[in-house]
Amino acid sequence: MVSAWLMDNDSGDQRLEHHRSPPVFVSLDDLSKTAGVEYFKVNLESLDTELEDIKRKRGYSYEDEINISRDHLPNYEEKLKIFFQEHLHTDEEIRLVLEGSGYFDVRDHEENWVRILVTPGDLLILPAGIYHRFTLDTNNFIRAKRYFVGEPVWTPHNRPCDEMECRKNYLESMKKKMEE
Ligand code: KMT
Ligand code: NI
Repeated sequence: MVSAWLMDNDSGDQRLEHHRSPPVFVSLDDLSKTAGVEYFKVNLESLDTELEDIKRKRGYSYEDEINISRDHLPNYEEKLKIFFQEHLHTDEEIRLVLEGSGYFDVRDHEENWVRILVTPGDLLILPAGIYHRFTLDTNNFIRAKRYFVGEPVWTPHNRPCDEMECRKNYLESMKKKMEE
């Protein structure tokens, strides 16, 4: 089950939890309201009709798998550095964890880093235009499905890129959400 918390300001090992002292947890509801992040729990054991529903409703026409581990990912060290640079995408980042674990860090509306621990069965959807990053945890392994609407574009745009249309749209939609 996904668990999320506000990060401390310690620049030490990115693979550690980086809890604040005392810890401040963030609920899925808060994550949706303050960052537009969506989450679904998927049953990996049975053929999950909920997953098929989500794919159909949201038009996920493309899928593949990513295995992030020293033995499986070409240019492992270099890729990990790229994943952990604060960036955004012009489209949603959709990941379903199959094995292993890791942290997606997202900026909330107050620019706090929220660290989201993902484990098998977690389907996380980061909206287009949200600043975020990814790191493995101390297990050093994650295998996940990647979904996409149409032809996949994985390009990360490193911060700052506030002038991008997707960034402006994201901020606008968050503002609306906060006013609800
Ligand atoms: C990305 O784009 O940050 C990644 O694909 C890495 C995380 S996938 C579990
Ligand atoms: Ni990304």
